[in-house]
Amino acid sequence: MTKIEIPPDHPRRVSLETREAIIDGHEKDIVATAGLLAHGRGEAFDYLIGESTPSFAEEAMRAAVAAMLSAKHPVISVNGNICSLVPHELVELSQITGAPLEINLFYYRKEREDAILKALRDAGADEVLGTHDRPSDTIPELSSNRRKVDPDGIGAADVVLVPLEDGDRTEALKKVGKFVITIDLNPMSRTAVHADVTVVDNVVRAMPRMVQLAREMQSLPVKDLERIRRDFDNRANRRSALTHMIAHLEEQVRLAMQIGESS
Ligand code: PTJ
Repeated sequence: MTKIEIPPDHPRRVSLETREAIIDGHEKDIVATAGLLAHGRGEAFDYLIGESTPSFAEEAMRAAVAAMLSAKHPVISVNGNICSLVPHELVELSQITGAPLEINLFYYRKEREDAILKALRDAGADEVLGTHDRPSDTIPELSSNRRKVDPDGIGAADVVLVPLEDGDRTEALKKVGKFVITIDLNPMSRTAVHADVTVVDNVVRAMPRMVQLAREMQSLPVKDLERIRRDFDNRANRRSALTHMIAHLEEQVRLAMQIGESS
């Protein structure tokens, strides 16, 4: 197993540890090889938001949690990346919101399904949907592996959390009438554009925060949760994400000019 010693005071410790979790997940068959590339793309966008959770992401998380808590049948879709990065938070969020976990893979291999199932069980999950021994339905709009859905999970869901999702699937879920929540560092991805709630943040920060929010908000009356969900404007929120990235880059330009002047 790849394991490097990361000094506690290393300035990029969190980022390197997250990378190690993805590499470890790949070695255990949890993460697809393409998942390594997807992670690298995420890292680049994380730089652009300043590697911390901005206020617009916090607002989107509140709307996401409100939608899950007020849903009739919420479901959390699990792929290799999210499972390797935040297995415990997946289980906790599932338990608090009553949203079952459904394994749904783009690069399906039976070994991967088994490895993800084991990781979720080790993290405390009881029931996991979407496994090969369960019945399956299809989303007609999709041709990829992800068109398979569990009839008791995404098939019956009104609200689906699809962290780190590919664009085709999000569009297809929208076409069949689902309310889609995503966590995606790229505010320009097709998933980010088409989702109803897009949390532009790193899943390693967003998922623990969403668990915390779910704990705090679970006792709110349904009408308050529905209002939070209704008042959220995803288009405006994505615009804030893009504006934030531009401002961050402008600040970097300013700093680079200062370094230029003093050298
Ligand atoms: O496990 P599988 O087989 O279902 O495959 C999963 C991947 C992620 C490989 C698959 O869904 C895929 O190819 O996804 P994409 O199209 O590369 O999209 C992934 C999106 O997630 C991109 O927009 C990335 O910027 C974003 N992303 C990557 N890492 C993170 C992230 N967003 C939030 N947090 C991250 N840590």
